Amino acid sequence: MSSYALPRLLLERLAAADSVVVFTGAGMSAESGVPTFRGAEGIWSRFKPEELATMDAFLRNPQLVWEWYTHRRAIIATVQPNAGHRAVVALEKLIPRVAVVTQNIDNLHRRAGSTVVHELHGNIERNYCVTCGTPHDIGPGKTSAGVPRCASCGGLVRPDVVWFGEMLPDDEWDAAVRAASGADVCLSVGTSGVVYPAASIPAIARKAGALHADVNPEPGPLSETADVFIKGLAGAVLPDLVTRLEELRARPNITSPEEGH
Ligand code: BV8
Ligand code: ZN
Repeated sequence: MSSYALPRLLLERLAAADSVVVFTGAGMSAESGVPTFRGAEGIWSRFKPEELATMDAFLRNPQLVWEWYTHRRAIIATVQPNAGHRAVVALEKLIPRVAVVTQNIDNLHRRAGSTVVHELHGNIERNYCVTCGTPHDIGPGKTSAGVPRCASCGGLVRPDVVWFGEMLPDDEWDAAVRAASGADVCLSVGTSGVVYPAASIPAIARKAGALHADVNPEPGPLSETADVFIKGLAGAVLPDLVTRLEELRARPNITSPEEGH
């Protein structure tokens, strides 16, 4: 028996929804084996964000920062999307418009099959020259020991991710704000909600009239302001949500979800 309940309000709003935005963080990929940032075993526990995920850190010690991304790229290359990612894909068959807005750079939503994914903080599988901007493909799983140099100008090559103090990609941010502003329901999943401007997505959705439900095994800033808080793991809660929605779709005259069982 699951330790969380799926509130009727959320099920009914999802069942009636035309548009849903799913806002995700590192917790979404935790069950795939990708370490989170602020979890106990999290990678930040050994390094401070400003030490590694900043342009200053990269220019100060490019080898250290490159090795860190190579380490993370190697982990991501060995893992698979989990049941939570797959449930988000399944939502697309139940709700006309589903947009994923993710802080994750691990590409797992796309690998799971989500069709609309807005990557606010970039993607670890892409790289570019800091001097001339030329993209450098270092295919998944392929690593480069030293910091690769740009083939055209010899400049340093960096991962195509957003570092602290850097602006988010305009096109992805604008698309994320549009999706949030047009959503009937915003599901925030596996995020501590401390990094901005990404963490403002649920508030943007709520302001536009969406119901906000936060899914996390630990309460946090987002669960405090959410309409609904579901204390559970993404890989358990999201498949359950899909199952209940499918039941509601199959037998719409069910008045209360409990009747479903
Ligand atoms: C910017 C890519 C304009 C790189 C990342 C306003 C107020 C305060 C500070 C600021 C502000 N505005 C801007 C700032 C500064 C800064 C910021 O927000 N600092 C924070 C630390 C206070 N923001 C920026 O610098 C942004 N740029 O603002 O530009 C500008 C320019 C100049 C000067 C000023 C402004 C850029 C930020 C982007 C940084 N890049 N990632 C990389 O990955 O290497 S951020 C990175 O950390 C992630 O992408 C993510 O965003 C964040 C980590 O958070 P989460 O993903 O939520 O992960 P976390 O581990 O924290 O939490 C996991 C959660 O999952 C937990 O709650 C846990 O309980 C839960 N969980 C665990 N297991 C499960 C689970 N949940 C469900 N299921 C499970 N199984
Ligand atoms: Zn170059």
